[in-house]
Amino acid sequence: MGKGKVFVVMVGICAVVVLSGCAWRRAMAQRTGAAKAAAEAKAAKAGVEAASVRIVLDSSDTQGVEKVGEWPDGLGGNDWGSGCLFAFKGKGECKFVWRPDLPKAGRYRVSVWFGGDPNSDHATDSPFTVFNDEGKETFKIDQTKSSDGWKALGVFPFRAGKSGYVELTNNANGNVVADAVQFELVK
Ligand SMILES: [Ca+2]
Repeated sequence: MGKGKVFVVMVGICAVVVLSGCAWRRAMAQRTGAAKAAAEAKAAKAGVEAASVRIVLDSSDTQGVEKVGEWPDGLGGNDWGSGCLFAFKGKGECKFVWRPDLPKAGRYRVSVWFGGDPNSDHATDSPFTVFNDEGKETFKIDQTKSSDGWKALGVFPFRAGKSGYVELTNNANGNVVADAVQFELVK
């Protein structure tokens, strides 16, 4: 074999190696792309599932709510579900608790819903306390007008199960209204 032929053969071998290398990389890229797309689809599905965790507990529910003291029936006008309950202004002897059974740990947006104040006797500082995985936080809510839909208190970390809850007491400057509380998983 002459030098020229050896050179041609060598070039040919190199070309085959380079071309097959390209094909291999292309195949790997396609495989990686497919894996990435599958991972993204899975994440998107998980996101949809996560977003679908939404629990609403209402004053008329028989499970997930707890009452201490007197909570007569009230009517705000645009209550969630059927009517609402209220407690007369006091010193905290009346308590209402919304305690969800959360399917998974995570950060949940907590929102409250209540109707209007037809008798003009509601508190401007109804204390709603969110007991969450990092402690508790109290929000003094003006109930002299409707929440006008879901009024968000914030996003809080919760464990799965029933350890987290929202509590309203009648330690306020007027009557306090217990209607509905919503827990939405945000991530
Ligand atoms: Ca209600």
